[in-house]
Amino acid sequence: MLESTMLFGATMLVYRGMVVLAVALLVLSRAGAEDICTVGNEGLECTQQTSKLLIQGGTVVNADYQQQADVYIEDGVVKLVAPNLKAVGGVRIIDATGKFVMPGGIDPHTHMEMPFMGQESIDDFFSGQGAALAGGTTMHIDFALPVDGDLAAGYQAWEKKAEKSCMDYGFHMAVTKWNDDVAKDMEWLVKEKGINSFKFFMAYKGALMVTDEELIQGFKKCKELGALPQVHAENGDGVVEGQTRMIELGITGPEGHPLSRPPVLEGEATARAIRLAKFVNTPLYVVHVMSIDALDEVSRARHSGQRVIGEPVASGLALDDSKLWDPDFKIAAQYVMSPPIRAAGHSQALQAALSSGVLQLVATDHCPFNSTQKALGKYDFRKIPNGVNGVEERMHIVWDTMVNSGKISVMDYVRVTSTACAKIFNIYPRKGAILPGSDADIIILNPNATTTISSKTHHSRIDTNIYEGWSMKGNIETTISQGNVVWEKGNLNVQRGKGRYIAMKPFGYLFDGLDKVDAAYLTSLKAPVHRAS
Ligand code: URQ
Ligand code: ZN
Ligand code: ZN
Repeated sequence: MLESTMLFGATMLVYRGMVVLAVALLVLSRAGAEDICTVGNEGLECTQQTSKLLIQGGTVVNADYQQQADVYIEDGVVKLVAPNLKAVGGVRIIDATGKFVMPGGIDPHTHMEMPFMGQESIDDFFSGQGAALAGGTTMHIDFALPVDGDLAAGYQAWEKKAEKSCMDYGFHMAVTKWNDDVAKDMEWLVKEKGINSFKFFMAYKGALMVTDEELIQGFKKCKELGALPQVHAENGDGVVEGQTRMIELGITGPEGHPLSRPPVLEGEATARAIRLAKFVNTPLYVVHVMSIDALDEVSRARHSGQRVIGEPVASGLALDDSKLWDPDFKIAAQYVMSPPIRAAGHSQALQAALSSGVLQLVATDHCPFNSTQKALGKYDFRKIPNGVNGVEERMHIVWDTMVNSGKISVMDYVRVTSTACAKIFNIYPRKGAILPGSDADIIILNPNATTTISSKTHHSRIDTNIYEGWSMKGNIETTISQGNVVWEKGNLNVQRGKGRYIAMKPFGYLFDGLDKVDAAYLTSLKAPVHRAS
């Protein structure tokens, strides 16, 4: 009897001790750190109260203005941007002295878990986004594909894939054929599902390619809905001819890929798409501009006042095609993407166009296939799944290629890696800026630290990396997504399902005034001529 009373007494003592401890922690948290700890079934449980962060001492850089200032964040939103902000209780301080505090990168062109050429791209939404966050990108816009041409089914399939997201994301939708159902689904996607851009492939014959008739109908529907048409601009019929020519010449290795689809086929399709967009009077977005031939068409159109957006990708901006001739198939096949990475000279022209504003933003076209998947084309380059990595490397590659080289300013860096994309897809200033009210998607870049890229340390699932061994000055030490520190000191701290779908409204700035041009066009017709019957 005595023992049991003593035992009960002892247990009560321990229990009381634990309650006291919990309360002490509660007080502390109110005073110091932001975790709230309670005594649960599993013992001590810590949950985050509000995420209050104060980034102090850095240079805050937006696309149009930079200043020495502190940034106060609460509940995932930027509250204050001003010098000499002081912290009160429960706020975590991040020291950014000597560093750049910038909006997180937005990658407008990715392909997570995409079925393509009999394979599926190796990163899913969780692994691909984790890689993005480790590289300073805090939002991406992925290309959803229709299922058997059915856009609604395609949307639902991508919605499912994205459930595992750990960062914010949006969708573009591809259109691979034309009929009334496609037109209806486009309307539904724009009006109900927050999609404000559609991609048309002018290549990949027999798989994704559309005809000019389908392109024109698609452009007209996009214009009506205030959605931005995007094109993969290569002449798909020319590519088939080019591939046959290489095979007949006995060229079956990865080098056959760029040789089969030369810049002239990219230039022709870019010119055609731009002229058809002019004919319909719709703005146009040309994805992955990889060559001078395509660049010249974008440049000519913009100089004529046409609303054409040109999107280079990190691989085209920073690399040339020499590795495609590497005698080691595994190395060469990594670089197979379409349009191909071009010969030396093209990347320099793309860099110059980016710094002069002829090209507006930088994407990745992240579509990774590992070496096992790539090996399916060992004896016929036409079977090598097209696509490269880049979502984790883009921010560093652009920093090194464009800022370290002095080609663009840090403000321009923010514009081409984040702000321009947010404005084009109508999500600015929620995204793409560090302003009161903006989402707290922020990176801290230390210009004096170094970064070395390697498949041994990267976070993507791919076993190779087209930037292997690239070492540079400048390192994104901290990534904040939705107000949470998700990357710091080389540690990734992400949560499955934390990512939010970002709906994008139609009729962004590229559509302002189109109706006036249409009205002027109708007036210019001076028709029909009324003749006496
Ligand atoms: O064409 C694209 O954008 C997709 C299919 C990714 N692959 C590629 O080689 N660019
Ligand atoms: Zn493409
Ligand atoms: Zn792509």
